Amino acid sequence: MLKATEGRERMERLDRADPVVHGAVLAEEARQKAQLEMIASENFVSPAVREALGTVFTHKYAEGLPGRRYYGGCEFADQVEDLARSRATQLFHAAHANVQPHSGAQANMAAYFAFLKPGDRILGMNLSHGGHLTHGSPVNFSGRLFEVSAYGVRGTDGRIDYDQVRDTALKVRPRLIVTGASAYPRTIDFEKFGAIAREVGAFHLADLAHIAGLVAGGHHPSPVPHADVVSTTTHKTLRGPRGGLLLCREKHAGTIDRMVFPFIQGGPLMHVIASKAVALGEALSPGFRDYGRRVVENARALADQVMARGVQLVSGGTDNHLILVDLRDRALTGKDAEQALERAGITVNKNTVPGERRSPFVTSGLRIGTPALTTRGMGPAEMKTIADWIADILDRPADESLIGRIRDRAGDLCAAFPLFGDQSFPIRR
Ligand code: DSN
Repeated sequence: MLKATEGRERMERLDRADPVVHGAVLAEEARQKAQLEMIASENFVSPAVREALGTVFTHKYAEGLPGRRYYGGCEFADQVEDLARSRATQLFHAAHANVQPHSGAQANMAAYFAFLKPGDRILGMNLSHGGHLTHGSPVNFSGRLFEVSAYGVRGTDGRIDYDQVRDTALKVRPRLIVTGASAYPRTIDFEKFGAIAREVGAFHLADLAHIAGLVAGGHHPSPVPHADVVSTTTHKTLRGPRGGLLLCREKHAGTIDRMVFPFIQGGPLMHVIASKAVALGEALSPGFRDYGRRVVENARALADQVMARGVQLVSGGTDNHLILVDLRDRALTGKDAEQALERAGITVNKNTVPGERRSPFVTSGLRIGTPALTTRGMGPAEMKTIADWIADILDRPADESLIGRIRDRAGDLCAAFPLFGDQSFPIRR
């Protein structure tokens, strides 16, 4: 187990070479340790995953794939990339994996170009209904390069309306349907989406980024049997380093690989790939399945208690790792709520809600997730306490004395569940 001070000891050379960067790293480390991290897309990686990131693999150029590189000296790069690829296929029961995408956005770009040319039509989830920038937003390459139609959630219950998806797909005949979300608290029926895609002759790209760790642990149905290609980030519920990953059927393997390199990327980040291999190895352990179960259990506990306190949630609850608070019944914006919670030591992000009328910089919602606090070892009892603090602050966002009291108690809670303490990373192989 990494001692709390160990990170600092290892950075003595950084301190001598660049005290400003060293100071910023230490301040960030202190911030992460002392605040309740509830941004749904963030997590803490194990010391082993982080050590792999800081290795000599950062020096290595390895353009190409294992066994077929454009550079010499790739024996050990091949070893870690092969390990990452085989662990990814084993974890997700997929035929083929490419572990080189630098990010989820690049994984999606490679997937689009495997099946589409500019001007082709895609059907993706509306960003303000919980979709993602790369699913066709006009401010993203996906919205600029492709003709986009969008589906959303029902106004009545905040859930994806599969009949509307099918009707829209039959009407617009997209060449590709993209599924997955970044702010959708409910189970996604990838099988239904797969059937709609087949019916209209569209390719199906499933973006698993938020829920990859839940799928890996068996806590959310997998899209792998129902999609032509699956993309994900590796740093959210999957609890690996920041990066991307693609999975596909064998018949698409060559195309997907060529779209990642040489079409959209150059040299792979071998230190990140080494770290992805470690994280995927951790995700294959029985402890990780248990971690996913606790993430979901914690989100439910959080949802139940905030709702008991009169806080409105989009869809009235959660099936996964996040809740989406709807603030439209209050005289409070997402921006102001985020800031009040941050002053109390609770880090979340403002988020648009379905039917949003405010700008994305202001919003009428909050997205709150449990992956990071579950990694610290917190459980339903702590979620209930935190839910009460959140409800108190949403009721009285300008009460600085309340905020100060909660900040002190949040600090105590963090100290009781230290990052890299005994409760975190219970995974041993
Ligand atoms: N920005 C990520 C999120 O917070 O969900 C998605 O890319």
